[in-house]
Amino acid sequence: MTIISYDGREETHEETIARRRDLENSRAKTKKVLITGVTGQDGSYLADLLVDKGYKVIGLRRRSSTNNIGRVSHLLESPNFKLQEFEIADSGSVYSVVERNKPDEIYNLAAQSHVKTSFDQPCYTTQVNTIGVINFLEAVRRFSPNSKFYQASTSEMFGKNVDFVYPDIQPADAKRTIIKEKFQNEDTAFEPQSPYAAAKLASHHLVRMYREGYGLHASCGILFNHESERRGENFVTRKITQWLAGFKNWAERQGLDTNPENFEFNDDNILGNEGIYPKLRLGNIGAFRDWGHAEDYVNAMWLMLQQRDPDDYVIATGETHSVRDFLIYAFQYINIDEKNYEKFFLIDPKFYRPSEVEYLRGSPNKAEERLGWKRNISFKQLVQRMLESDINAEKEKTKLEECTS
Ligand code: NDP
Ligand code: GDR
Repeated sequence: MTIISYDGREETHEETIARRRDLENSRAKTKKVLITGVTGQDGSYLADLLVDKGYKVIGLRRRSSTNNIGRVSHLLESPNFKLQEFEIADSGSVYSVVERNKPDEIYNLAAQSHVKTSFDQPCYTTQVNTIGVINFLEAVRRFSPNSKFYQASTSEMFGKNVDFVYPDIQPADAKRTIIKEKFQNEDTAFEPQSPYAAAKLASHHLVRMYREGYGLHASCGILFNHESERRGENFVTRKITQWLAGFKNWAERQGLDTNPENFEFNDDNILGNEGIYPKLRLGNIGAFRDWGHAEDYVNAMWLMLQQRDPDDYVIATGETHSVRDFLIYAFQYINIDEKNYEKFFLIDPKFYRPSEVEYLRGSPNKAEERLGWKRNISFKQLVQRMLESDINAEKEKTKLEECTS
């Protein structure tokens, strides 16, 4: 098919797409962005994406007495990536990075991001997750009002609340039908269940207020859970994949495969030929989550800031799985079937939360329609990628130990 282009020339459909891509890339090349939380899971994937697009990326990290840049160390060679120190809860620090850099885009991903920790540290969590956001909104308003701003909102803000896809349908098996169709989208009312979620919700409203009141290009991504090979080790998915990789490696080092018949079990431990391996300890495995891969989700963040108008979007897969489902699938991957997997873990009330979010399943319709966003990595691929990565890391560890012993 031939198309008449904007300047009257004839071009094929492929040429139009290539021209638009080149234009987008050349614009991106001149752009400067700030990413807070760059040392975290999402920050590191977003930095990969934007460096790849030709942006000049300034990754903001907090001071630490230990090395916290492992997830971005591969980017340090790039002329388009540099790190600057800051502290999000310190307004002076935030004002100065914004005023000094006057970036085209700011992605605010820094947070105290662990829900359970927020019950033990509610003030600190609010300091970082709410006051930190006000610091940025004020900095943008005062010193760089043309900067586009992205805020990392969360599905935790929905808390206990769900909507129903077909609320009017009341067939004989209504209960089952409705339960299957519970979901959350941009119109679902918020009902946070943790200091983390309450702090994030305050920020969500603040971003909207600055957008409406001061005309800032400020958007919130209401992201549902997303995981990856770079996921923090105390979130449930990574805790499971790391434990499985460690257990598999422990078994193999004594010449055993993972067949349950090779082991004995007591309350707390798994007994092998040589020594014991502590069972995996978990909290509420009945909770349902809508899990995607972080690589897909950082692309949605970028798309939000490329829109003419700022807005809020749910980013999710539309599927939900329980923690138990995750466990079953992950155990199957190392050849432990559904009849046997329960021997390998125990429920430890230490990991329960004072109040829990039981069911999350997001509707990504708005993001798909308006941003053209689509996730590429399925739930099964996510679990496999995480397991493969942790299994390889265990092998590397063993090799290193063998070399140095
Ligand atoms: P991580 O916990 O992996 O990363 C958090 C980042 O914030 C780290 O770089 C951390 O630094 C930094 N940080 C924490 N406190 C401060 C501080 N006081 N000053 C400066 N930096 C600080 O989180 P994720 O990458 O998973 O999540 C990114 C964002 O998205 C967070 O805001 C999170 O709440 C939100 N979110 C995440 C979802 C998910 O499923 N992953 C879903 C929905 C929202 P350091 O490395 O030094 O600890
Ligand atoms: P979540 O993630 O709270 O959804 O927040 P997490 O992986 O911590 O918990 C998910 C569900 O698993 C249950 N669970 C356990 N959780 C942890 N961490 N450890 C356990 O041993 C355990 N056993 C069961 C939890 O109770 C919960 O129901 C994540 C974070 O990334 C937030 O920053 C983000 O906003 C939300 O996802 C969307």
